[in-house]
Amino acid sequence: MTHISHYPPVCNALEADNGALRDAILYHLQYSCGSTKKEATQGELARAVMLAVRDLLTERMLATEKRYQQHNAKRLYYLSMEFHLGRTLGNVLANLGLTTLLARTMEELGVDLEEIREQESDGALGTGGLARLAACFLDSLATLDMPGFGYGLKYQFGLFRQELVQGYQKELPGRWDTEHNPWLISRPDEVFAIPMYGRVEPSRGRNNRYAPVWQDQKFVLGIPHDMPIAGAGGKTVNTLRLFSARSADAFDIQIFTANDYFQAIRHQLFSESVSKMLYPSDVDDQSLEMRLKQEYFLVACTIQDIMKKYLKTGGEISNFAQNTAIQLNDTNPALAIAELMRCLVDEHQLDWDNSWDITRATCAYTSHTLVPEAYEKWPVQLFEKVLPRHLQIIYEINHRFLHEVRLRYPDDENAPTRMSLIEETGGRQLNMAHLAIIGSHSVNGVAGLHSQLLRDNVFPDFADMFPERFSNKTNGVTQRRWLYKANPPLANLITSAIGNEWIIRAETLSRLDEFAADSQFQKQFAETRNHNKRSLADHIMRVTGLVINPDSLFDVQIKRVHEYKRQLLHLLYIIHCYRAIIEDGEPPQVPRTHIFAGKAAPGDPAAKLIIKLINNIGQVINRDTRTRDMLKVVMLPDFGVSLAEKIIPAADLSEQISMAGTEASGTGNMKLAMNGALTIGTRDGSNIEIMEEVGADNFFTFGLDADTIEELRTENSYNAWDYYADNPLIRRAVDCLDSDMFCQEEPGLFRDIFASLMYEGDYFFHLADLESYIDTQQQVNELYTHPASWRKKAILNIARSGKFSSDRTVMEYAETIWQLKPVV
Ligand code: GL9
Repeated sequence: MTHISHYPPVCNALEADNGALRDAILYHLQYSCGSTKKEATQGELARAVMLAVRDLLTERMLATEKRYQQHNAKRLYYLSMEFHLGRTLGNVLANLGLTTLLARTMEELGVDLEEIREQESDGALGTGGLARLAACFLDSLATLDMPGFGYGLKYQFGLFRQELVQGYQKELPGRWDTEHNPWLISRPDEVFAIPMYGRVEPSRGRNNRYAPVWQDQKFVLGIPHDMPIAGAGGKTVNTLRLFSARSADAFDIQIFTANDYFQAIRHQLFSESVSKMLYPSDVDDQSLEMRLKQEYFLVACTIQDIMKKYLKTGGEISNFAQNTAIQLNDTNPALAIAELMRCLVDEHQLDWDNSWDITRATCAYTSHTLVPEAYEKWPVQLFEKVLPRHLQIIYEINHRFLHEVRLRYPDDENAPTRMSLIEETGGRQLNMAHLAIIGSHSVNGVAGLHSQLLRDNVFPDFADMFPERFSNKTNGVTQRRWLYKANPPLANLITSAIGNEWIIRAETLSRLDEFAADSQFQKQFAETRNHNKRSLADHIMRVTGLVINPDSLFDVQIKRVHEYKRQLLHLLYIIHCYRAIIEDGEPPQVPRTHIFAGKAAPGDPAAKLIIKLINNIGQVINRDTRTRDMLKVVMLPDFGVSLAEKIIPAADLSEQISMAGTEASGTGNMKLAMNGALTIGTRDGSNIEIMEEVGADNFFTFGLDADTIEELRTENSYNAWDYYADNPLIRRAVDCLDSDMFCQEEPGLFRDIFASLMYEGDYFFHLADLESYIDTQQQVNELYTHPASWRKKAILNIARSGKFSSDRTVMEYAETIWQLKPVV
């Protein structure tokens, strides 16, 4: 890392003049909120504060744009259907070094800054890790002074808010206000018209060339809204551009004048519904069409915008790729490939081969998954209805590609079928991953194992044909949000020991190595942890009414709830401990509090039942006096960035127990290790690299590896009953699910879970790993009884987590995929 010069933040200059910030807040209170200091609600005060801070960002955003233009800089566009931003205020303050100044200003105004911060709700325009990764990348791009811009949708309804009612997940609309969000700068004048539907007519264009005309389309308008993204030091402020859909007025007027008022309104609803809501990953058939429209809407708005900006700089179309990189965050925006081709061929009249070279040189694709159902496929019929011209283009891409395949593999007659963009089995479908690979110059996975499995198992034909395209880019997280901002006591301690360079150069955390065994440092480290654990205990008390022991081991599993992440394995361990206490009179060696948080996809009944099981087990155990202070189980509702920021700094143990070969990477594992939690984990995703970095001695690993699991699966030799028969402790734990021990009021409730483990072949091999998991948990207990050894390992985890900064990840993408340079 070489190029970040402006740290500590440039805003420190403002410290001298806190009058300016106060005046700006009061100005916005009066003129933007129409209120006075005396009358203002907390909400209005928060809005005024955010607008005052936004003003600072806006100045820098304009200056940044000017700098990019002066350098005629290459730009990266990060296309993603999802961005999970969390709250913005605290992060901006931290990155700009304004936290103290604002706290002082608010004190002068007699307002509690903490309360103001709590007024902001999480920007949750995404579901899970993929969306949060996109947000971390934006933070790193700005910090590295790189011209990288996020492009997404401004959903009216982002991720749902989760309440737990009688232990069941209930979904409610999220709170992020997209209509009047103080961070967003709306630009209704920069509107884009996006065509859909209609039909394609053949016709003759220039030089008598075949030039199809797409006509009779319906149009939806896309309005951009810019969210400033400030890097550390605040010199560079990039943007995240989010599009909202609006009806095309011209059409409305036509219909209005035709005196059909209701049809006009219907048309309006039709258009605006495009950015109405974030769909869960498992879209039902009825929503498919809307989801396709959403993806196209994002892609089409983005390509128009990029083209317009590029041409404005006086660039030649033929040089487009030299100045532009597009990264496709999974296949959702893969239509960008077809849209860019359409734009070049139909609108700029470039010939096919040139257009194809430009498209491939511009686009790059990241895969984020190994779960087969997550690979997007569109029914051809539906696709043709919504995007008839794009279907033609995809046919043409496929035709030319399969010709290459036949030349390359003359003896493999099945190769064209396997590699085609069009799948013929099970109804004709477009395979979007194939489009993304064929139309990109780069394909990457998000952790070493994942990238290897992509090459070997998921896309072996493509890896053989284009070996140079495939690479790995291990994920990362921004240490600024996840350590500096989320965990001030620890951040301060680290800075006091090694200076503050780690905030922008995470690899310097390695300087902590020499403090790991230092008893004075260990003592201070323990104090930060006690402080954080007490705060979390207070929070748990406030939210759930449950009193927990802050000196117990905090064992944390926080992530989406899904069968492959195996919350069930953790629950079976808890049941095992519970029965050991009540039946064998064997108290655990150390008291533990098991803390869960996570949402289930609304259409995933299995995951929802796991949530109910967590809650019911908690209810039974927490009120059983025999477990007293030894065992508690908590589920905190409404997991998201803000809740994660509360839990992670207090975690002792990080549960990363997916079945090997299913978690592409994981990023929560990185956040927790960076904050000094020890990991208990399978050899899956980036766990493997975390273990390599921190050292096997400082990581608890267990379970089968991906190869063995693959073998068991091919041989069809996993049999849950073998494990059940061989180990009475396993039997005792699993049997509880067949009984009503945890569902006295709803008998039989968890029998489906029992059946999924025992009768239905359990795709996630829970019982195969349970014994080694229980044994490893015993090692965790052992170590916890030796605080000095535990602390040493925890500190080594922090010291060796530098690799997992998204700054490193983004630099790898920039150097090897985007050819993007810092512009200072
Ligand atoms: C995911 C993977 O499951 C994670 O292992 C990975 O860390 C992230 C980021 O690369 O991407 N892929 C994916 O589809 N999701 C991920 O979290 N799911 C959601 O975001 C809902």
